[in-house]
Amino acid sequence: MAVVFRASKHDLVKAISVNLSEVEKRMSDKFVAVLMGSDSDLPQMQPAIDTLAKFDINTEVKVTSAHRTPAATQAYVTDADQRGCQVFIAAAGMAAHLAGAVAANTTKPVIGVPINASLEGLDALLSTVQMPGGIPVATVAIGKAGAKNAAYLAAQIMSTADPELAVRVRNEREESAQAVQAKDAALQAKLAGG
Ligand code: RP5
Repeated sequence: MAVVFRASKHDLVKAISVNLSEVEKRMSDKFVAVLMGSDSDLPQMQPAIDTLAKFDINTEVKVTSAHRTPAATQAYVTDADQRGCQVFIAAAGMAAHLAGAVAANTTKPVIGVPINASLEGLDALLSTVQMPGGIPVATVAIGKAGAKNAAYLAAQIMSTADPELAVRVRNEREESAQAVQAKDAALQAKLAGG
């Protein structure tokens, strides 16, 4: 039996505007998820959180483990993906499977940060970087340097669809270059004086 829905023009306009404002809300709800396997990873991950804040990027930070809370990890990734997460940053040490487990549950970009929890982080680096074909994890350096670059990379990825963020990313790169030039100028002045 065919079911026919009838709506007035007023109802249709109202429905469309509700949907549009929902779309706008979802667009402004874009965020980066920073996941870590343990709270013991936080000191090495703080530069990622700080750098995302510097770029004024909405961020969710969560402790969730590929091994200790696998179902909760999968549930969070699925939910975050649907809520507007644009990039996942996943950090773990030792047998570091968190980034891979995240990547298995989303097609959004996943950046892996190997944490130095044992073997100077080389175990986590190899675990994170050696993903099978088709399920990529963009793996950055071990520890704090990697955490910082994970945030820069997330900002650069998001900036491809966000012109205002692209300006902030370019400005920050320029400020960074100027800081290096200022350091060199200070060094040259010291060498000339000494
Ligand atoms: C990994 O095991 C975590 O990401 C952490 O780097 C490491 C040790 O975790 P804790 O024993 O400190 O909780 O899964």
